[in-house]
Amino acid sequence: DGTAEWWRGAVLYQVYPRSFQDSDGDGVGDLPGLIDRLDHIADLGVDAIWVCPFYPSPQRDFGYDISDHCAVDPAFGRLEDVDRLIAAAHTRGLRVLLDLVGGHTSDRHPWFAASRRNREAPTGDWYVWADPRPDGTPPNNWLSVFGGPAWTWEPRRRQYYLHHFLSTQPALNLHNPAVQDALLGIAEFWLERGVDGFRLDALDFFTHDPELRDNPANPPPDGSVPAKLFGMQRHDHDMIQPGTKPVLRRLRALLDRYPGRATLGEVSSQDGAYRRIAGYTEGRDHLHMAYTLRPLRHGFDHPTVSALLSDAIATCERGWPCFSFSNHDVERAASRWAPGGQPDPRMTRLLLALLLSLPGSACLYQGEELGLPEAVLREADIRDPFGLTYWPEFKGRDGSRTPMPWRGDLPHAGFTTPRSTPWLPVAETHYDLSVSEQEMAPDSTLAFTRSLLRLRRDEPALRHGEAESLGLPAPLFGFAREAAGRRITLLFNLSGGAVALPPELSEGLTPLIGPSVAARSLPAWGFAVLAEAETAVMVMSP
Ligand code: TEU
Repeated sequence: DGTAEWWRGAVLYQVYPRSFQDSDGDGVGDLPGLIDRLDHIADLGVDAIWVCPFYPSPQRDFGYDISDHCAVDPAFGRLEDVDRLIAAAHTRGLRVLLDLVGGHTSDRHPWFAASRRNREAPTGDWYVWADPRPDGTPPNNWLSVFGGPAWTWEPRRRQYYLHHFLSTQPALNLHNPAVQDALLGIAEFWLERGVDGFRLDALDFFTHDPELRDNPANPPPDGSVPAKLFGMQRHDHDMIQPGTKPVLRRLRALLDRYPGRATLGEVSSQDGAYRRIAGYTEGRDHLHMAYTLRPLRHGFDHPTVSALLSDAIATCERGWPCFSFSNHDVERAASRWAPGGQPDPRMTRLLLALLLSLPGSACLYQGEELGLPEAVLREADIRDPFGLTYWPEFKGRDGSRTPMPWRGDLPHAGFTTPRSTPWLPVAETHYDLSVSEQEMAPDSTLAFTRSLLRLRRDEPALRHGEAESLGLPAPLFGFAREAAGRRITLLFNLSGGAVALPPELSEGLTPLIGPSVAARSLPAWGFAVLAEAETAVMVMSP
């Protein structure tokens, strides 16, 4: 809808363009290919797309290492293709958010090339440089998300520079107003081209403790205790470094000059409770929405999943969370949450129903509408050797980045031309789940996703309604959404076995999805979406 607050209750579809659709046969997805596939996205009934980076980059971190924030890498197309994408999306009622990678650049960026050569260069203080300790070691014990120290030595300056990620991703010094100006200039460049907002990459790493104090969470380098890989900063605050707040305020002031624009903050390193997000999404001087990695990390076997969800619901009393169960950095939820890693279509649908009925906004990752499981790749196919050392058992990122399967009957599932070699292979298990296969099946996950999004659009309570946790005993999880006097009750069985429904659930509820409470129980991974009898208007099968 055209309202300025379209993002409240919106569903954003995350496109990883490298793996969405290749139009020129080089095996890498591109912007013209994305434009050709916009109808698939619009037909889902989502409100916006968040497009991952397509800017010039050496591709060491697959586009999150940027050497020019205001251009398009030739592998993805040209600047005019962005204009075409924005126009084609708007024609279909889709808003467009771009990835704003504000915390670091590629080491090939001209700013860094000059900065590393000469302290007196105009960009000499645009990155985080620090002298070595007397013994020549790095200034403190911060570590990189990709493992190893967060500092790399630059002999020409005889100093270390900070990088929270790869050493080819030097951290920008956003304490420096000139760098803030440059970041705002990037945002303004894209706003002027008509984008509707930004997903702020790794927002919790935008700034750093200017005193470079050791992180108390990281033990002495004798390795006696495994260091917290990403706890490289002193998190004296709840979630975002204090130095980032002025940057957010300036960015918000810029966006407020473009009515209807929105920001989505990625706050991953904090396993923080959702309540903390509220502090950054309630005021006018911060983000519109934010998500954390928390639900992206766990599965139903996690003892606190119900607490996590109740916590998330509580957030909406003050702030505006955005939920995301899958993305390009973590194992696809259909596998991550599956018991023993064997995807169960019933559980996959429960996840979609949960994602699209929780309060706040939601991100749907490309392929999630198809119920895609994590791809299993041969060693030879691994392209992201760094993986992300989020947590010990993490298996790396390629498995969630394989190309979208469009056609089950074509080589590479129609992602690229038969004779080309896709940058990652299409997963064998994805051909039978391709869009073409599911278009032909009325009871497919694709059809179910579309019907869920239609229900969300037709039920204001599911989009904007107040949320209240029902405090049901695990493995049941239930909450209610209410708006304009209409109350929707949602019940989820977060387990692989049938579970009885508590008797206090009134009989006066009519199912919109799934069994009626008269069934007195929910099957394995079962769920029900119910309305008061007199107001129920639609019944759908799960
Ligand atoms: O990811 C952010 C990120 O990896 C960290 O916040 C990490 O999730 C956390 O420390 C562990 O819980 C973004 C992009 O999504 C990712 O693809 C990039 O590699 C990264 O930033 C660097 O730009």
